[in-house]
Amino acid sequence: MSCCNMKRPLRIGMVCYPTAGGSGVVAAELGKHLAHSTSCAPCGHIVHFIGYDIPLRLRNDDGRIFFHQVEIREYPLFDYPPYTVALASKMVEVCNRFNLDILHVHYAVPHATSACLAREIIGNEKIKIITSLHGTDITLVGRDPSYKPITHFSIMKSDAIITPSEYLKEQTCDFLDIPCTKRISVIPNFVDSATFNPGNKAQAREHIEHFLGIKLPEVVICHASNFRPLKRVTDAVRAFHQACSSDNACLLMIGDGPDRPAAESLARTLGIQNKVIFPGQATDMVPLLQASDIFLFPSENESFGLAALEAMACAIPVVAYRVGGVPEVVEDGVSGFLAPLRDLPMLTKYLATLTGNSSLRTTMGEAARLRATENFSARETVARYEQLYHEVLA
Ligand code: GMT
Repeated sequence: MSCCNMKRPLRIGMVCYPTAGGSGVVAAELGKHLAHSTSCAPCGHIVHFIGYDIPLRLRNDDGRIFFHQVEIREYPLFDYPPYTVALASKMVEVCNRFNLDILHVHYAVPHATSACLAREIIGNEKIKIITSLHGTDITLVGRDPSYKPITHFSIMKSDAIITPSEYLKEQTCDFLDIPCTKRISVIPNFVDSATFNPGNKAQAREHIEHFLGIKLPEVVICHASNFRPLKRVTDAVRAFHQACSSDNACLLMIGDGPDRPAAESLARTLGIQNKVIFPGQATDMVPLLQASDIFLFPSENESFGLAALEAMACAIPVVAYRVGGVPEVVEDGVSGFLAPLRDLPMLTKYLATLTGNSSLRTTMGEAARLRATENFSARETVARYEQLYHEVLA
């Protein structure tokens, strides 16, 4: 980029849930890339994260990101400490102290509401609010009658709205009665394909065998999620049981959450507890994905499916239900297979087909990697965020 095109570095406040969930991953990866952006070289944008904890994916950052912790005060009167207002207060403090241009909040509830409140307190309309919607903040929480009015209000007050898929854009307008005149930009999730790459499978397998203390069979099927009911983790165990009767495959169930005990108990009931491994939550998914051959993702709904995209970047084909924004990511029959929702026999059939055919896995894996690098590259997607920031500020 020539110096004439060079834009000034922006001062951005980034707000997200710090957990392993996809919205926190998107925010953290975006923050890191913005802090290293060459569009405003030499130093990148100035990014301040605000939240109750440092996001998981920022914990080994190279020190370019600032983090401001929201203090949540306990008080005998508070059965529920008011996080929304504590967050708004911290936003006010950080905006004023660092002269922020933008508050980019991820997940509408309550982050967008806190941002609106903070701007009202500061009394400066020049601070722009960008709200990234991620999924259940619309499809479950946002449409719930107890949150709908405030979610609608916060979306309408935001200067820009982003969804990761056309699917979520439609759901937002439908569920929250957002007028079609309100601009909603679809900016897909992205993956850093230099980090998420196919790697050396033999080495990755050795590494995982060392950590798990087991010998991996020929085919490693991988699932990763937060084990919430909508992830349908027991479908993963059932499909594996029916598709992989011989000993040539295992299922890695990575992550943790409310449905983990049910999935573990089902594996025991089906007598496959030795082939279904629950390593817990992983801070680094890359070696686990590099050691895997198929990504099994039977969610009831996904606005996008970032976990599937990260697997695809590691050249792993995906077997999933055709729900939400998943078909915008995985091309059915090319980079994976999509079964109708809750059609367990079809999900099983696709899993068996891939498990039994290593050349098909390779072909589909290569197609998956190509799709991830060509359509969801970090570089191009982050540039779209920067462009939107500049448009909103102009
Ligand atoms: O909305 C959620 O359920 C939580 C959110 C998260 O924080 O994990 O996940 C959503 O955002 C991700 C990043 O944009 C998407 O990849 C996930 O598909 C989406 N989850 C759902 O829609 C269920």
